Amino acid sequence: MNSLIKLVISGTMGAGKTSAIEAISGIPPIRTDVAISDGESLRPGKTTTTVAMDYGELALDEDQVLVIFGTPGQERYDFMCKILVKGALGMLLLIDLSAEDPERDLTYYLSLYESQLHNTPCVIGLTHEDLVRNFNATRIYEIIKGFGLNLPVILLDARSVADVTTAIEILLAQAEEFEIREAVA
Ligand SMILES: Nc1nc2c(ncn2[C@@H]2O[C@H](COP(=O)(O)OP(=O)(O)O)[C@@H](O)[C@H]2O)c(=O)[nH]1
Ligand SMILES: [Mg+2]
Repeated sequence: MNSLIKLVISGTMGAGKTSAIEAISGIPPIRTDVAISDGESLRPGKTTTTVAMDYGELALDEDQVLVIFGTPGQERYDFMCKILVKGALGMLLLIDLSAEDPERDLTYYLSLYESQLHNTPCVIGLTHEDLVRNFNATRIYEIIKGFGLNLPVILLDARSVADVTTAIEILLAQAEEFEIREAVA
C-alpha cells in the first residue's frame, strides 16, 4: 500500500504556487485556473488565477507518494486554505518579493495559519528575487520571530525544479525533526 504524504503550497496570488507544483509533479498537475474577472490586484500579464486549488503528485520511493495541494490565491478563498492545511505534513509558504508589500503578505499568511504553524512544519520561500534590487531579510526574520516561530527562509524560483525540490527536502527534514521532538516529549 502506498502511503500518502500531504504537502501544501500557499502564499499570495502570483507568488508561484501553480509553477512550483508544475515544476515537480510527476503527473500532469490538475489546475483550476480561470480568467481573472474581479478587481483584485494582479501583475501585468497575469490573466488567470487558481480558484479552487492545484494538485500534483510526486513519488518519493516505491511506497511513498507526496500529494501536493496549492491553495487558491485570492483572499476570499482563505477558508479553503485553512481546510487544505489540515493534516498536512508541512507547508511551503511562497512570498513574492516583487509584490507591492511582501512584508505585509508574510504577516498576513502567518496570521492566517497561526494556530497551525506551531505544530506543522513550514518553510518560507521568497520568490521573484530576480526582479527586485534588494529586500529586507532582517525584517522577514523579525516578522517570523514576532509570531514566536523559527522557520527556514530560502530564496526560490518557483519555475526551477532544483529550487522547489530543495524546498521540499528542507520541509521533509523539518517534519522528521518534528516527529522526533513529539516522540521524546
Ligand atoms: N521572474 C520570476 N518569475 C517567477 C518566479 N516564480 C514564479 N514566476 C512566474 O510568476 C508567475 C506567477 O506564477 P504562478 O505559479 O501562476 O503563481 P500562483 O498564483 O501562486 O499560482 C508565472 O508567470 C511564473 O512563471 C521567480 O522566482 N522569478
Ligand atoms: Mg495559481
